[in-house]
Amino acid sequence: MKIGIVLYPTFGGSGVVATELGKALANKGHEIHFITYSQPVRLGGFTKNVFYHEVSVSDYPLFDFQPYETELASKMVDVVKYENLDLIHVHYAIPHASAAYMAKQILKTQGISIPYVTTLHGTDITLVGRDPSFEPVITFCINESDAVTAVSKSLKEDTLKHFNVQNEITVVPNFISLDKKRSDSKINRSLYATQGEKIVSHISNFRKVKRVEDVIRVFAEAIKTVPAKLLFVGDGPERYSCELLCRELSLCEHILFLGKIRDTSDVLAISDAFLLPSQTESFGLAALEAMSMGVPVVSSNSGGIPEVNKHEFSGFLSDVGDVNDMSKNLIHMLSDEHLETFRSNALKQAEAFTIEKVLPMYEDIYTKLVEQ
Ligand code: GMT
Repeated sequence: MKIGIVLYPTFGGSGVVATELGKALANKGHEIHFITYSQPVRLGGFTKNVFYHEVSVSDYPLFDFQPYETELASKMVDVVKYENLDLIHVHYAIPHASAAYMAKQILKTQGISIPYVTTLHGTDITLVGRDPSFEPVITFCINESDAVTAVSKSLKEDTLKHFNVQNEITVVPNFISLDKKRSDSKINRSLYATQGEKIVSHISNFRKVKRVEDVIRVFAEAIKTVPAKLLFVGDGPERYSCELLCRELSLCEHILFLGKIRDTSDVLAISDAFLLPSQTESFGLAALEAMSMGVPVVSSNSGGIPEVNKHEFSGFLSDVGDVNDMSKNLIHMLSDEHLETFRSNALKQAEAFTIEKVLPMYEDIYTKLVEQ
């Protein structure tokens, strides 16, 4: 099949999932056309069957805000027509699903019929999407999609609760590949931790919803009992306040901010525990990526996280903001007596989400639409 994938090219989870999905589909022989405004961070170098179409955004002085959605719809029309695509798969509803709807209508006037699949990822529904100013457009373009998927049962329920959606929503969970092993890491743990110290990590885009300050508070409590270092990967609006908190708590020697890293598996490979105390999280891909490297997770129980991280098995779940419970769990998990069991359980739990299991779910959806 020839598939157009529309995505955010940034470090966010939806862009990572869309890029990895496209690469895996290309590997199976499908022809993949990524459409977005900049080269997706996980795309890497040349891959057979993969093409990238950049949406250039004009900076005409009349516009205070550039009409990205219009440029994207025009690019989709062009790529569908001249690359003979069979379908479009858009990741994240805003504005990708509405641009796909517009492209579909334009192509219809030219005698070309193209189905589009919308995958809901989380904040397009739970945060941004619930802004009343977006609601009519989101409801409309979800209902007009030829197929709709959500990355967790929790996200499907949230969508049905907050939007008047009649269209069927299929749950297709996010996935990982288990190719990378801890022993492949290009970094040595002695770079960050002394012998006897554990390594705890957190990876995110440092937005408020991630509650990154809770990561610091949980860690601050835990190191009173377990010697450890905390590695932060990523960057975003809350990073500065986190740096201030580290200084305030005199923890700068124990906490390292590594910034944005393209391949986070190197850091996960030297980690002993992963923290994800998010306010809301439709799935928690970062937690799954950690588990796939044998890193157990202490997380909140919000949204779709309990579908990924199993309490007292691959890690622990606590109520959002319950820093005391999280630190108690972290101490328990990091003890030499328990860590190995949690490690192997984390890996076992991740095996339920391999790309080999999830890819056919998307292929089934595509095949049905193309054969219609
Ligand atoms: O929240 C992020 O880090 C980015 C955001 C996105 O859309 O890029 O992530 C959402 O989609 C991910 C992939 O499906 C999910 O794993 C995340 O849980 C979800 N984030 C939230 O719901 C806050």
